[in-house]
Amino acid sequence: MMMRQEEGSMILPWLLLFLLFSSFSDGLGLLTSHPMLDRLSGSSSSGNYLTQKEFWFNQTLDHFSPFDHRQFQQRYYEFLDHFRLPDGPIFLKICGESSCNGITNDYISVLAKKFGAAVVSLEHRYYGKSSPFNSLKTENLRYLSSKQALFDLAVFRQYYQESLNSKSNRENVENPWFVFGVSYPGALSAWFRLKFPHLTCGSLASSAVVLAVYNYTEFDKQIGESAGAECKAALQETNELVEQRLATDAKAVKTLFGAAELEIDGDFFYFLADAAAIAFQYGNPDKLCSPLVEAKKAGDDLVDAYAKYVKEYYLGSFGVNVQTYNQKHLKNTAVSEDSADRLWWFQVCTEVAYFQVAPLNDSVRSTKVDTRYHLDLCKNVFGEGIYPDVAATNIYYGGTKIAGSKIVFTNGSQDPWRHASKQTSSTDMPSYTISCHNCGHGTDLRGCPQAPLNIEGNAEKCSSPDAVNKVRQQIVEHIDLWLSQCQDAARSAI
Ligand SMILES: *[C@@H]1O[C@H](CO)[C@@H](O)[C@H](O)[C@H]1NC(C)=O
Ligand SMILES: *[C@@H]1O[C@H](CO)[C@@H](O)[C@H](O)[C@H]1NC(C)=O
Ligand SMILES: *[C@@H]1O[C@H](CO)[C@@H](O)[C@H](O)[C@H]1NC(C)=O
Ligand SMILES: CC(=O)N[C@H]1CO[C@H](CO)[C@@H](O)[C@@H]1O
Repeated sequence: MMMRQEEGSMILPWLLLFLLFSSFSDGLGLLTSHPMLDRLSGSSSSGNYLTQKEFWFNQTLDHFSPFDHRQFQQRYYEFLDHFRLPDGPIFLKICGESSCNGITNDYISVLAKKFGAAVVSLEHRYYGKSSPFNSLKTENLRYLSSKQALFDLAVFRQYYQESLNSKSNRENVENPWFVFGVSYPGALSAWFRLKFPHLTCGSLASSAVVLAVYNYTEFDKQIGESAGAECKAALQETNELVEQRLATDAKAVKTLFGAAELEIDGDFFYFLADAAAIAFQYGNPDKLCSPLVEAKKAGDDLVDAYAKYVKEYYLGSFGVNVQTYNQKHLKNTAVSEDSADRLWWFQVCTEVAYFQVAPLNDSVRSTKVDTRYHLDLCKNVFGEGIYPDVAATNIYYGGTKIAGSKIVFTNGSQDPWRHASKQTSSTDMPSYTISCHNCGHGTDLRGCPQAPLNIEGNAEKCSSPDAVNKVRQQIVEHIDLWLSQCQDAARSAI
């Protein structure tokens, strides 16, 4: 039975979704409050995608219930230009906490060419056009979890393998599969290999946030480190000034930042903190630090300088919408292109937390962004009793002690998310940090800066392209080795 809840009323406002697409919002990933950004790949100009042709298949709504057999339609993409038919590898690129509008043309296309691989990509349940429900009220979000999403990937993987076999008139043949993901999808990529080792030869877990963290103070600390002493001091001074002005004329200072709609002060401070974080997370540190440090030296108004950066860069070219931070917006249960904000907060408020609270000492962000702020948000947006059980998540997956194998972990040196990633390297789970001035989130697949998109993940604009290329070489060697081990195993099984 196919249905979207509420007596099968399953029509989604597709047209509306299309109209709401902002030109900057295509691509992998999410918001900074989220591990990632939605606005990574620039406009939907065709070169940015390997394909945007949609396919659909019927997915089980609840993989863990023996009674509930409802299904929903899940969107996916396939790119076969480089595929060495019929036995080539299949790269499953995992989509995450945003609308998945196609397969972006990042470094994976270079890898696909090199290995003669097909690339397929499945939209994450609930996001984009893969919403099982036409209302996102809290009750309906009960099937939104990483565990269900992993099961989706497994079922999709089987479905796709079988349909490929039937197209090629063969049975029980297994192509070698490899999974890829950046950020939350990076964690899913590692967890997929952990939970379904028989379904993939290996995994690339780029900037993978595999450790659920309750008070994620390391995030802010990394911002301070990535900024360097001068810029960090300027950011801290700016924050103090904003706090002072907020006490006397809140309306004026919020308006100065184009954020008058943020009535809750915590929302406003969270927005200001994210605006700074984004510069380091996505490889554009100088866009933020140069004007601030200059303003400081010239004795100019730091708040004005920061407001200019926020409006021109964060809201302007980067394309963030202020309402993303507005709890009133987060409470909106309508399915739209902007639902990702509410959906990701639900995952944050139930599974992974990553509460980006200010550290007790020396914080860059306002101390008003504390644990209480996050818990209040969860309660206000989703209702009583919604808070993250981080311990349960880490028991389930193992956190940084993940007992997987054949997973490559990569981190960017400037990325505030790297402290939620795998800390140590082993033969079976090698890990690499790419170090350079603008190496942030997902540098291995995206190059520099990490937003907007660099076609084929071009790394020329990284302050050290060499650092990126060395890690890419390692990635290629691991993929090569693990794919061949998979093929050997397949041959000996025959
Ligand atoms: C999905 O389910 C619907 C309704 O049961 C059915 O009509 C459709 O053929 C199915 N699609 C696929 C690809 O199996
Ligand atoms: C998180 O921080 C809050 C406030 O400092 C503290 O009360 C709480 O115990 C911390 N929780 C964890 C799990 O560290
Ligand atoms: C607080 O941070 C400052 C600046 O980084 C440092 O010098 C000081 O030792 C820290 N104090 C504590 C108690 O950690
Ligand atoms: C894979 C890897 O090298 N991870 C690094 C991620 O960030 C942590 C915290 O800085 C490092 O300790 C890890 O080495």
